[in-house]
Amino acid sequence: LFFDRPTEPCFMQKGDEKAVFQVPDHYYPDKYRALSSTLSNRFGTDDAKIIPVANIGLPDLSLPMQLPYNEQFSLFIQKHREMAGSLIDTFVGMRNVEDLTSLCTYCQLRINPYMFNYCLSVALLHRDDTKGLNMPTVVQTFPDKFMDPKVFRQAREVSNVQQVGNRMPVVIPSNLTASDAEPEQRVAYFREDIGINLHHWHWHLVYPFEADFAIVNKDRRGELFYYMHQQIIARYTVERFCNGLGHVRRYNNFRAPIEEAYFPKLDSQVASRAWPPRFAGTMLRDLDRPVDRIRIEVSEIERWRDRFIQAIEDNAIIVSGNRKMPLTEETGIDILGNLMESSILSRNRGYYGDLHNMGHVFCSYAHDPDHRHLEQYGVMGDSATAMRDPFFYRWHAYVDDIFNMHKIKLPKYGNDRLDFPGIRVSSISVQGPAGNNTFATQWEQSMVDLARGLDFTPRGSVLAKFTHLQHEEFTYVIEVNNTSGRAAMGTFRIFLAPVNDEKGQPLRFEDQRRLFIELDKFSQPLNAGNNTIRRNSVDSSVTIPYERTFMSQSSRPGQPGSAEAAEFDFCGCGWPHHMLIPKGTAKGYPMVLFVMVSNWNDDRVEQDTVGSCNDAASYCGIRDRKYPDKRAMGFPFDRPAQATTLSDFMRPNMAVRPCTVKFTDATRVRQQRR
Ligand code: CUO
Repeated sequence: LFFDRPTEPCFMQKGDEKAVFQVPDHYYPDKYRALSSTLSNRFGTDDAKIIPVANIGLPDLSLPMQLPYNEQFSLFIQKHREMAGSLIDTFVGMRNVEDLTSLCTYCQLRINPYMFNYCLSVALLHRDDTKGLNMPTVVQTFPDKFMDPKVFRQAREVSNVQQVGNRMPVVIPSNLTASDAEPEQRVAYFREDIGINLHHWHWHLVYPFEADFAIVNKDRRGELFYYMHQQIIARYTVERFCNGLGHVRRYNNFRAPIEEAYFPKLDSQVASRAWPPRFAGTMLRDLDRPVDRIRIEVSEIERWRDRFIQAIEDNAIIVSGNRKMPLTEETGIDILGNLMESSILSRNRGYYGDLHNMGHVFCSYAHDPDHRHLEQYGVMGDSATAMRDPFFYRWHAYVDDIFNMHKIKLPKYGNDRLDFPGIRVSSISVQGPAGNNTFATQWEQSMVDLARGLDFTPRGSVLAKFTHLQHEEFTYVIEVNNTSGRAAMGTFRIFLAPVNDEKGQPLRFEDQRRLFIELDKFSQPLNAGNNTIRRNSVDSSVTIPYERTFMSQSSRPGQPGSAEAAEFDFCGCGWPHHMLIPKGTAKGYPMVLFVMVSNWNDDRVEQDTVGSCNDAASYCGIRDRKYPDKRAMGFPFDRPAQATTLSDFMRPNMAVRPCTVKFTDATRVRQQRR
């Protein structure tokens, strides 16, 4: 209910069953108070069931109420974070679900809708009595963060003019932010993919950098911040190569103009404002925005950057009392990740600052650094929109370079870490409709339901069609010979990497190493003797199915709240399955598929993972559990190797297979599948 129609008074429709909350009169803001007894009629719910809400003693909400209702809300702004942190704590602290519900009915029309949605999401995710609750994904509640605003005018027209059931889907245009004259537009299908942006929003929801310590303090969160974003850069780089674009250019000189322009063409429906664009050649400028309590000079992030580099050179960071804390092989990357983001787990925010977050902030305010034009932040200022901007990748590629400076100082993996004695992988191959060792990609059209996000329009589903990349599903076939004479357990680590750069020149192994994209990781018993392992692409540990990304149960009218939908739970974090495989090229883009089988006894983490959102663990971890793999994230490619070529790197427990990714420029319509 609270995720439906964010700025309307609470109302609920479940199948044919309608309900409204009957709240104490003083819960309504003034503008509705006189109408409270007739509100249900105003919204066409005269046959609705009335659910009374208890009149509770309300907690102090003065801090979160300082953010105006009709404004943007960003976690990158410290002031907003503090407000959100306080509201999350209040929500988490409510005695029971009844009191929480009561409080939410009070908050819903008073607290900024973006902040309300975020805080309630975090609270529901972390309260023991609400875990497992089915919640719609943010694209349904706030579709304005993900698509062309023209869609909403059309959707209003459709919902007012056509009856539910006869409504024609509206079309979400793709390729709308630039023409072909802009080379960066060739990878807009990746940057502006709704599923990718949802994944990123979800990741940051599951791993907030500021909230109650117990919420933030998740196993290896700093390392996962590094790894998940490293994989985004690797994937994006491969997409660029497929489209004749070069490496992402690191943004390492904070005084250099940002050559890439970005015109987002998004409107905030809550704030009734267009998201500001960034013109080509924009410079980062010192910020002084009292309204956001931001005052910082560019020299500050330069200073923080220098301190990071010094820490990495010293293999130690400075902590309170001028003591040094070593950056060890085991925990150094986790410490650096939290220091870099920064999260409240940062060991020394005073000294190392808030480098990554402030990169987002500087970029997102470059158009109005002193607020003289009363403009809000650009897309880099919101985790739901940041990945649309080419600058996101330039910034994160640089952040990744800093992590890599630490990684290259670690001891290289020797045989003891790479080998699995007695296990030989004789081959890996891929079988699928496109033929052996060929991945096939094309466009696909899918639907998302906008109804929840359409305030003050007639009820009922309004579907929107959008186009995204898709691949043909396939099967890995891996032949393993276990010569140890007894049963063993292996961890299968499957990666895909480009072999050439954008000019067709072979990549050096050290460059290729950073472009291995994880496709899957799973454990598997190995009998003595020969084993043939067949693994389906849909079971990837990296991805979640389309239905989960878009939580599309409400796209199937009549079924919201079904058991199947409830199963989706709140496990929305996971790379969207339709983006598992890079686009490739019409001719067939050459890549190399890699598998390593490591000894599960060395990798395993003892824990029960049943029913815990455990199927997209590679980039998202497992809810309430430890990261389910003891090795460094990205193993065995997380650091430089002793070998200088991939073939020298190979061990008997590894195999590679040259593959091609063949793109067909055609669009099919999504068929319902598992
Ligand atoms: Cu995900 Cu910069 O951390 O956006």
